[in-house]
Amino acid sequence: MLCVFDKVSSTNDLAKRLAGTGAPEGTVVVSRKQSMGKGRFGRRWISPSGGLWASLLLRPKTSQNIALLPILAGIATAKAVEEVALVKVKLKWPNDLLIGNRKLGGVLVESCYSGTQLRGAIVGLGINVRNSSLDLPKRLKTRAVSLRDIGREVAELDLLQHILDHVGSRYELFRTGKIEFLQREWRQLSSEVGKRLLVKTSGNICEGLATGIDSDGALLVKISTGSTVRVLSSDQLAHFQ
Ligand code: BT5
Repeated sequence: MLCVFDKVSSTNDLAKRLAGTGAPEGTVVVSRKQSMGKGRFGRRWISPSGGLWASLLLRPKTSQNIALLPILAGIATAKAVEEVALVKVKLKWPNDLLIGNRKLGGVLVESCYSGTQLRGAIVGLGINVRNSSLDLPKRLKTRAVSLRDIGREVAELDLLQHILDHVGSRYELFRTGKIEFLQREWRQLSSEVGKRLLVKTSGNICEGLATGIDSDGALLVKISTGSTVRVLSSDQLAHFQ
């Protein structure tokens, strides 16, 4: 089921409401604009017309490996963008899509539970497509990028179709626990793997080489003692190169 709107507060919030009324897995909500687009940790996602602002409802049977859904969605989106816009995209852990070092888009996955029972996962995707980064707030103008900014004319719904195809093929692997494939694909698209990073966790600072992600989606960083540190999305990262 595809639900297309002109303006909503947040496609994730609407998809969550639909999930609560029994909407089937695969339901997609798309809106031309969002008035209260959401990023992670309560941050705002600026959503003018011309971008792809969409949410996909999934209903995994269990919450096993659920933390890999944003990774799966990021890979699918990167592959789709590379296909339709013929441009190289990198994934910045945990959920940014980059062209060069500018942010093309992001992923926000929200899970719905009743008690301890997983009812659904909302996969929110925000990609700057035909909007211009010059129309974003001042602080984002030089940090964001759209496909139009780099001279690629792509239709949002065409891009969405490609993303959904890539999500579909990987979701089957995810559901059957075959997560190594996702971990491998992520390593190939990652902007961190092979780079030296400074990691600041609660109460600790260390330096090491990013090697991949684990089944919880944590970034793995090998430090000089030879051991591996798991970096969580609430930790801070800095790049050396
Ligand atoms: C994300 O959060 O990157 C996840 C964004 C997910 C947005 C989609 S749109 C459809 C669906 N419905 C929603 O309500 N949300 C999802 P985070 O990593 O927290 O990044 C947020 C930060 O990105 C902001 O604080 C800004 O610095 C920056 N930002 C905001 N809008 C942007 C834009 N249009 N392009 C590039 N950067 C942006």
